[in-house]
Parts: sequence; C-alpha cells; structure tokens
Amino acid sequence: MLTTATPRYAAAEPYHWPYDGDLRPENTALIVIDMQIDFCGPGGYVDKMGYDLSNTRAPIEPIKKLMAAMRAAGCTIIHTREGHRPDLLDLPANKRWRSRQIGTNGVGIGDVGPCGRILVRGEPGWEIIDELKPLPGEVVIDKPGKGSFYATDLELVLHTKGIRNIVLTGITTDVCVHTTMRDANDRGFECVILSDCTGATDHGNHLAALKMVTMQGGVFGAVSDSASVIEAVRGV
Ligand code: C5J
Repeated sequence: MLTTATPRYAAAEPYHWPYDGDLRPENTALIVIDMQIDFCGPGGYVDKMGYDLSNTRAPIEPIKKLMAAMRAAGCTIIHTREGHRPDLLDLPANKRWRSRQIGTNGVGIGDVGPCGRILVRGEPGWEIIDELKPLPGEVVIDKPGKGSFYATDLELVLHTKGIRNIVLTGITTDVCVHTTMRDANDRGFECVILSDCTGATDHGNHLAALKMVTMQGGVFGAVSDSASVIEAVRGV
C-alpha cells in the first residue's frame, strides 16, 4: 500500500524549511563552500589581506558537527574550492588587479604568499582545511569564480543525484555563499543558509547577507542554523 511520507521541516526564517516539508536524504545536499586555507588559515589569502581570521574560522566547528549528522543521515555532501589554473588562463585581469590593491606588497591572487601561490589549484593555501577534509567519494567542485555554478558541473551533478534541497554553509557569507545561493534559487533549488555555519570577512556583512535572504517571504530561500537542520535530519 502506498503511504504518504510525514512532512519534515527545519525551523528557519521566514518559513519552516523546506517549504513543502519534502526533506529526505535522497533529495538533500550539504554544500560546504571554500573552507580552504586561503580563506580561513594562517598565512592564507584572507589573512594576507589583513582581515580578522576569527570571522572566517567561526563556522568550522558547527560545520563539522552538521557534516557528521548529514553524512550519518545519508545526505549528499559537496565541497567547493575557489582556485585558478596554474597558468592563470581562467583568472580575469581585473580580478587579479583588484586583489593586489589590498594587503601587503601588492601580492594578490596568483602571486606567491606564505602558503604558495594564492588561490591557485594544487598550492598548499588552496587546500581544504584538515578539520573539514572531504571523505573519499564525496563530490568536490573546483570553481574559478565566486559562484559554484559558473564554469563547473555542479548543476549537472545535482540533477543526476536527484537533489532538490540545498543546505548552504562555508565562506564567505556575502560573496561565494550568497552568489551560490542566488544562482541555485534561480535554478529552482530549495535553499537554506545556516547562520552559524557561514562567516564573512566583516561581521556586519555576514548579518546583512543573512537578512537579505529573509526579505520578500524568503527571496532566495530561508535562514536557519546547524542545530535546527541536525534536528530535522536526525532519524530521516
Ligand atoms: C571570496 C569566497 N570572498 N569564497 N571568496 O573572495 O567568498
């Protein structure tokens, strides 16, 4: 006999997520964005720019707990890395120029810093931090831009795996996480961003980016936290 699954939601703002209660391991992915040494490790790009690393390191422990719970529930886990080809053919000149305007000695993306060439694939600073290393078999998306869909096969991977719900975590809230959330929302995915599993180079921008999501009934999706999602996926 066919039975209808009980709706399952995570507490979120401005609506309980997902909108229709169709939360299952088979249709739900956790995306962990750019938890790389360059963004949250000593000597990396964000550190070189002179920002307070505690802002981008704050989500490490909450993501670790959430990832364990979502792995245990059988959800898809996807990691992204921002980085460029070693020959820099995918690094626009304006992105490189702007990155050299801040920090010390005019060193920017593609140049040599304490953790190797900044945001270049294969360099030590480009690696995902040890605390959040992907497990063998988990999807890793390499992206040259801020959004995770641009010039990657992420959309194809999500469709092939039957994913409809996306839990967004990582750094930075206002740049790569937001760009990915907006792009995912436009593609019809049901998104939630987690306040304690994201961080920005500026805390005010972190809060503003979260607030933006909640406008217009949830213009890009919803905002929640790790405890609420862990509770929702427990026992699915
Ligand atoms: C930035 C990112 N902020 N991962 N990248 O340049 O958000």
